[in-house]
Amino acid sequence: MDDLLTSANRILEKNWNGNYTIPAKSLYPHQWSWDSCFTAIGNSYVNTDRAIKELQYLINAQWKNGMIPNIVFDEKEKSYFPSTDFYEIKRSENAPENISTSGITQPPVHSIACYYIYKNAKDKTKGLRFLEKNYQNLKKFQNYLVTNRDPENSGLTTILHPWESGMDNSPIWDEPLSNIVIKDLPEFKNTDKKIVERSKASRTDEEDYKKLLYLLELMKQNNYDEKKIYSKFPFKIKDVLFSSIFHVANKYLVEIANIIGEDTKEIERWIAQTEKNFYKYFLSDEKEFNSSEDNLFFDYDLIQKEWIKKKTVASFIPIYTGLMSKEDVQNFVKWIKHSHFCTNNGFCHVPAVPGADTNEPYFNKSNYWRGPIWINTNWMLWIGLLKYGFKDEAEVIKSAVFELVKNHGFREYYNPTTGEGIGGNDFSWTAALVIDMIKRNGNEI
Ligand code: 9WN
Repeated sequence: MDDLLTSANRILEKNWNGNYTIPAKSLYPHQWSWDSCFTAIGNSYVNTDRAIKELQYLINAQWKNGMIPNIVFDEKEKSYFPSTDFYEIKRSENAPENISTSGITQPPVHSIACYYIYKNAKDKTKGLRFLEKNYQNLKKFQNYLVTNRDPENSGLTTILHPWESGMDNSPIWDEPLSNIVIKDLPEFKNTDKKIVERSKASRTDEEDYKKLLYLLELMKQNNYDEKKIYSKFPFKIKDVLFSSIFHVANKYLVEIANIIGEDTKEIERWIAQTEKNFYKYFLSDEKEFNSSEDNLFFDYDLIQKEWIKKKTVASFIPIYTGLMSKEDVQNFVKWIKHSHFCTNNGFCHVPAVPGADTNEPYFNKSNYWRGPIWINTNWMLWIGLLKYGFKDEAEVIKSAVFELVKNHGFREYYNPTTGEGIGGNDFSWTAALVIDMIKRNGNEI
């Protein structure tokens, strides 16, 4: 275990650039929002100052309407596309002054990370000061999600772009993207190394990629005016993974408010709203839920007005929220273990949950979010299982993650059939979440 810890720390050290931790050298040279949160969770055990600096840098890039962007750009770095020039955020009256960011968001892991920083800090005064300084910003971000991203008042979050989900090319987006017709897309030169690599494997990628850029283009044309965008945007999805994290973030925000003596009524209302609607919105057939593994939690497409019935790891993330009954979680555990989700059928190299159901035609063992094992999703499942008292099952996932990093490196993601590491090398959130898995301190709420 000491070896793993030493290697994980070395990676966080290597990827630290003085202000934040880049996700991985060369592929991702900027600050990514949920990556930094996961990284700060790992650093909270070993380097409070660094964890604080990382999150502070990110929160300083918050937009005036509360949005925390998915990327804060390092202007010196030109290799990543789409770059800061593409986003043209100055079109928005909400963009921060003198900070280059993207114009979209990512799952709100921030309150969770801030709580860990406080909880694991040896110097509690420092932790407390950090919470006091940032509480209103955290609340403003979550309030932005409640208002701009949920005019339906459902308690669930609408994403306006696949990149906002954090799961870029998940099969969940195939249908919604196929319905988009590009009207006008200025010429661009695609320098994204990952896409170029992936298009060798699948011919559809380049077309979808254009649609991803087209969605950003539409946001720009509307000067990032969220009301205008929301009323006519061609991609609007209530997302299970995002909404699950949002719910957990609200619970952590209540904890933070209690620690610093702030009123929690408004956040309690957000929590109640999510609890009221989560099953209603995300289950296509509430009555049949749990009767078969075809009835999982599915994203809801607000444009097509239908569920997107793609079986991916995101369908299980509600285990992390704590809003499921123990009985429902028990059934999920059954499917994770016995179904095509690997842990018992011998198809997979290790019993960690892959990105998609291995029996579905869209499953692809080496393509990014279409099949490989990712450590952050397994980390959420691990915590969820611990919350519900499924200690043995949680242990199985943890051991699988340790096996992957020990034998295949701290990679961005892994081929579930062979364990082979793929994507970025020395990937920060893989290292950070392994630190949490080793040092965990009862942080689950
Ligand atoms: C687009 C940095 C990010 C992660 C995402 C992952 C990938 C970006 C990309 O890398 O997304 O935001 O260039 O593909 O999908 O989860 O935050 O690690």
